[in-house]
Amino acid sequence: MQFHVLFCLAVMVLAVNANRQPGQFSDDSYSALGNEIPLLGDTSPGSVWPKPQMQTSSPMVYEVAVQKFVFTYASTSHKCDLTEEAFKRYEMLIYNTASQLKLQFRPRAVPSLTTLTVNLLSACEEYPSLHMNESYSLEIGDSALLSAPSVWGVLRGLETFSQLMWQTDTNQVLMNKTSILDFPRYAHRGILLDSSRHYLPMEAILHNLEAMAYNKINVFHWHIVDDQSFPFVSRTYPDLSGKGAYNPSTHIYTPENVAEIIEFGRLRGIRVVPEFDTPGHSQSWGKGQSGLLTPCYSNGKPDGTFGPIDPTVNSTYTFVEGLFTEVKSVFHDQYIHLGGDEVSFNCWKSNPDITKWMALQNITGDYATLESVYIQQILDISASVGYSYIVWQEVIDNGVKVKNDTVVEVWINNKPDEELAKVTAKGYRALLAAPWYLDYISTGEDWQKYYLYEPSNFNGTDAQKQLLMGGEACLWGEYVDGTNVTPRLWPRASAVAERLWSAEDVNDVEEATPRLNQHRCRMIRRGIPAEPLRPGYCTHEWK
Ligand code: CP6
Repeated sequence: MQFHVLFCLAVMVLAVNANRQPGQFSDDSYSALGNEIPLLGDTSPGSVWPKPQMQTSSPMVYEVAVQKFVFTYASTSHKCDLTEEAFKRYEMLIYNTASQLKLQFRPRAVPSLTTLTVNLLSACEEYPSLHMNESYSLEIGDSALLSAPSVWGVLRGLETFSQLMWQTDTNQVLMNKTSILDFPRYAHRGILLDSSRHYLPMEAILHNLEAMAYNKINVFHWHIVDDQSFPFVSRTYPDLSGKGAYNPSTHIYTPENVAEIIEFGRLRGIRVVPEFDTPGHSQSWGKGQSGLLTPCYSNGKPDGTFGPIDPTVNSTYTFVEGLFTEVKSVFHDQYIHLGGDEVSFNCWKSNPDITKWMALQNITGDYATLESVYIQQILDISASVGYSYIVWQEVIDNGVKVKNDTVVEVWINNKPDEELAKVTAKGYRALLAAPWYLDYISTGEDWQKYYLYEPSNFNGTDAQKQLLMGGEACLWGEYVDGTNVTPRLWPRASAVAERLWSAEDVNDVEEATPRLNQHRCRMIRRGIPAEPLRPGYCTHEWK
């Protein structure tokens, strides 16, 4: 009977594919080409993105009772608010496939799954962190069991479970007999969004946090302010957004908005790491905080323009301490990103007060040292308010002495492997962003380029390789706002998600293509407008 059912499916799949152009595909059919039995895994429906570390599956299938499917706890399991909330979300997701796919309940001659039993092996944790344990194991057989040593593993396992479902051409939802053992390759798997060049509406940010969870991305690097605007509402310095936001009543993030984003991320095991980029990239700060930026001079007079933050006056550091103390109380993560990139020295060079101060310090003409005076104090302030920190690579390139526990993010796309070798040789932990600038667009399938960049491929000892904590896909906001942020990010960032989660040898574009296409169609089904990979269709199209 089992064989008969599968054989019919295989014939249908092949029949559907018979009149399709090569190179086109749909989520449920193309993927089974050349693979008659729709096995879970590599190229078949019900495959998982990012690919689990270990998975075995068999042609044996179970019907998922989508209309009444529930999660329960094993008798010995810990129970948390996080798991309760996750159960609700995934029950709804599974239930929704029923209405979307117009399923009719027709019992069929395969056993059915009505429950996933969850066994959380340790006490609840409240907030995700760099050191959280995201591993889990999943067994789909005559019963279904998910076990994980921490609540974060339960979240990742529920996502995997939800991806194992696939629908037949006769509108039934099946899951293959499967066993999975899974854990991430890198601990930091981030996405940078920029809410300064364009304001990103709350809804856009929340939708993308959802998509991040679907891709097991665990860090939202929030480049919240920059030259163009200051949407972060500070209660200590209300003029920062009052004068620096594009619109101080509509284009802002209040402490309540920030709390909502952090909570939304927390429930999905996503850290929210804010970036307050200084001393460059801070033009908007000057609007609400006079005396903070360096006045630039032309022909011996201030010309009305401003440069980087003025590192030579005490008021700068009092202000930063006040701001970061508040930031620490609003954002929950252990880390803050302090920027430090692209500092132009021209304005500092033009300003006679800066020149005088540098002479007194015996650093005449040495603007890199001036920058490092600033950065070192910013690092000290951050540490004193209880923060660990991340900086862009220039901070190290410019020879700034930083604390041993500084994390250096490599972004300049000129031999990033050599930069990683250099940074880790100095003993710093590193993050890689350079290969994954998603704001760069071109026609074609650029996800493959992101997918094939191997982060560990730099010269260094095993100890150096251990210092690479992961990476980030960056979507800078110059040409991105709420209208296009989601389709520009997905599924391109999914390529990065798999590179950072899955094993190093998971790097076969041919194998990944139909699986990624299915993942993209799944995101569409779940309400994420992810852009297409190439000509083809999804069974359930957008809207
Ligand atoms: N904004 C800030 C940016 C960039 C950086 N910092 C950036 C520079 C060059 C490219 C892409 C982005 N827009 N604050 C550099 C980290 Cl190609």
